[in-house]
Amino acid sequence: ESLSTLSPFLSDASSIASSIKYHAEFNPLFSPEKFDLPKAFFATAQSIRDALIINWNTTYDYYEKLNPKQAYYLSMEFLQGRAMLNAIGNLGLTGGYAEALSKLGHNLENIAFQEPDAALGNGGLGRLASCFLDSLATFDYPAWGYGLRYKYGLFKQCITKNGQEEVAEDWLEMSNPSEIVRNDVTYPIKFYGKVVTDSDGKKHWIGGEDINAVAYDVPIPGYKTKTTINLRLWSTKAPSEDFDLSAFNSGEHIQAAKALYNAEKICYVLYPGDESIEGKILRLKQQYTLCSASLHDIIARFERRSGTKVKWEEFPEKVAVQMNDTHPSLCIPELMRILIDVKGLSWKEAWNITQRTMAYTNHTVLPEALEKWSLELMGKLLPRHVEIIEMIDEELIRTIVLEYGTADSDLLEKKLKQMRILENVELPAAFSDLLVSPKESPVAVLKKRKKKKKKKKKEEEEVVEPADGENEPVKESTEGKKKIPEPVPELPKMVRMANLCVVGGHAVNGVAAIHSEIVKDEVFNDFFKLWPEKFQNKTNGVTPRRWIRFCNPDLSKIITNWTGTEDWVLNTEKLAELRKFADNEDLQAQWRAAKRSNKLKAVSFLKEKTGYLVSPDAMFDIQVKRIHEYKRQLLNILGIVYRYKMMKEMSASERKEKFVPRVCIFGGKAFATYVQAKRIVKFITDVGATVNHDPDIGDLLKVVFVPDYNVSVAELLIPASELSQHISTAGMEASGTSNMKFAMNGCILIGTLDGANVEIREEVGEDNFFLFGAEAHEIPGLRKERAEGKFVPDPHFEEVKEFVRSGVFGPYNYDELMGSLEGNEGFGRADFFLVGKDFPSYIECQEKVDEAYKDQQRWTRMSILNTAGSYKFSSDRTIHEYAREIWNIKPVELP
Ligand code: DL6
Repeated sequence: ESLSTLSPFLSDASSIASSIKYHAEFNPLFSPEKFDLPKAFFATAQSIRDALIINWNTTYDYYEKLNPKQAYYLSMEFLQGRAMLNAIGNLGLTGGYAEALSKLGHNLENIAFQEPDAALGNGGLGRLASCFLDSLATFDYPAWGYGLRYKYGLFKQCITKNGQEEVAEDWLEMSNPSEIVRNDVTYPIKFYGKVVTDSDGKKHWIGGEDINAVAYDVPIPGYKTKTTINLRLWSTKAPSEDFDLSAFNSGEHIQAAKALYNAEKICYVLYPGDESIEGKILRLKQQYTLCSASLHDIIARFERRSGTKVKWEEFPEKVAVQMNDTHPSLCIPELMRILIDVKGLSWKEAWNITQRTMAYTNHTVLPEALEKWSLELMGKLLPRHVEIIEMIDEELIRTIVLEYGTADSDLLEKKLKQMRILENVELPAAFSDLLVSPKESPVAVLKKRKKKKKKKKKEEEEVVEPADGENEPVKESTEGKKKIPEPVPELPKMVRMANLCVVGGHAVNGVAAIHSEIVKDEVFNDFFKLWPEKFQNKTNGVTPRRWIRFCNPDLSKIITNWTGTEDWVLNTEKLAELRKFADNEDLQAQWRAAKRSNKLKAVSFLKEKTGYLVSPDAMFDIQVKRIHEYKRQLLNILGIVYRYKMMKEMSASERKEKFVPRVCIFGGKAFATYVQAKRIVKFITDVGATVNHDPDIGDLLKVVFVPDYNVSVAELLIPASELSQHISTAGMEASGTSNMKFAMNGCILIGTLDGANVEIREEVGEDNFFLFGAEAHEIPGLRKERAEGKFVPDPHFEEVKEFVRSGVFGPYNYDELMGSLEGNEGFGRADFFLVGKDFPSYIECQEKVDEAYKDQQRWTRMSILNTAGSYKFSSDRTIHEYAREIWNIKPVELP
């Protein structure tokens, strides 16, 4: 690899070595006499950071001068993984650093392994955000990411005899040498307090609790470009005057530092438990901190770049904000608040700007994951925002009335119930007349109402500090009018964040073709009918740099040789050229050799992490992702149990004849409070403990649960995979992104027609994808059939459950887990995820997998065609689509 011009001052191994030595010498964190691994890692990381800062500054200065439209990706999660190899890989400095470190007595790989994963995310949503940053920088898009700098990453998962146990992930323990603390970039954030109206009718949010958000910048380099964009992460702290010195001196130490702790704990962990009210408040504080600090920062930049004359109407021509799921949805009322209350714009102006600026990506169709907040809680924490949300809701009611008219009050009531942002909240009093004047057109009624409202406003005395409860809308008399049925009183009043996002933004997108159709036809169908132009699809993608080029160097070399150039790293369409060589014996031999070498690395890793020694000759069959019932790890493990049971019932020669040796690898974290998911982890490890020690079975079947699955583990396992499982109940996985990474690395997928599987299968070819299971459109009918007791389970499925219950896998009581797959009521949700329904077709499909694997030539062909067909699933393609079709931003190449 030639040394790069992307970092002129680190132009050769000796300048790099001097830079590393400099940092080693002046780094006060470690003792001077040693140059051991932690110290060498730290010094190397700081030396890389120097190179990045130069490019980061050049990029920033150029944007300041040019003032292009910039996109901002707001996300509660960024699953960055390790930064070092990615950064030097993108800068073209891998060879230089390897040489420099070896001169200094170290090895680059060992140094890189010192870095803890930046696990500021939970799963696909966070990793997607990180892939997008890489693509944005690589293609010179003016764009930034905004997130939170959690003190602890996603928990460390330990596997004990009880299953999963969670331990805090102290990734900042040794500090983070890749970040830059920006004490010069800090914004005040307010919570609680009250809203007062001054004599000019202007609203002021006063009192309450004030904290500060402080920026930490993480430079994000593009591949083979100087462009280095920014991931700005917010940390929280209390203003220093909040430390109560006199309390401290009186010995009340905890009390004295209470405000400090209250502020800092906001950024302790991602998704703090929210069963308690304190947990809920903390989560809402996190979301608001992200939105408020980021918007203040964006607005300050817009004002600065505007010079002396700020034209607010041009804000959407300079700023695009993408809300990664609903977590940043408070951006909508926060932008409205700043524009109206602080910058003095009218509601109409502010609303126009807000809608043109904001866009929303939906990442889930699970109803329980569509965020709702208690109106009461939000009203206490963010009183001004609730006023604004109420007004947005009122505007929405007006739109719904105009759309559906007042003639059919049942229909109107239904639509209002489904579409309003506020749930279980009575209609504002002034609207009751809309439902009683069927003779008048809705427009006429609205006009009348507006007039009435204006008159009322005039008459009203100056409003002063409404006390609790005074904000409740006064109900008009409905005597003699057709009444809207009262909402059921005990239902909690909620704010539906997804509805707020759809209403407050100009674009809504799903993350795979089938998911975007479900978003339009089911999740937001009413809104789709109202504003079809808002709805889009943006099929996810993953960065080919991290997910092939750097994690799979052996395969990368082969691809470069056979496509004739390394261009595929920037233009994955080139991968499709591999199709014409799929049957070439030389390519096939090289392809198999690369896979084997990756499998050997995985064998050592598995031995180290789990103690199990697996055979590299066996098929590596992997399912790694968050543990969730809809992802159906349970189907996979029950399939394994079935295989094991059959093996036990056969003679040694029969089993050898029938089955291909397999190593079944699982990995993934279960949310700490998700009991059923944790049972599944326990079950998998119990099955492994029995099967792996069964002398009858030997290398024919091994079941391994890899603890603490994260980005770095994925980078090791995915290149070694041969079969991977993406087997969610159809219609439930929005997209999936590991399916894309596996396909890129020549792994063959077994899966349902769900999420991006559908498009992957189209690209790699039906013959190169193992398909099974019910389709999305069949699911409601199948659930109904179950509920009515009409479902007849497959006898093998019944046998498998019986086998589990018999205690073969240890003393743990599996009644609840197995029971969740049975009956119409009782345990769990009566197989809501249809494991029993899909079991026979899954087993049949797995038999086809074995047959295919026996023919290694055929298998290698399928593997090559998977890599070739994965070209579409690059995040570069996805990001170009966002840039063109949602954000309207253009690349800016540095001079
Ligand atoms: O879009 C990224 C990723 C999808 O690939 C997964 O299919 C989907 O499950 C995941 N969604 C979430 C939902 N979180 N929330 N809210 O993580 O998004």
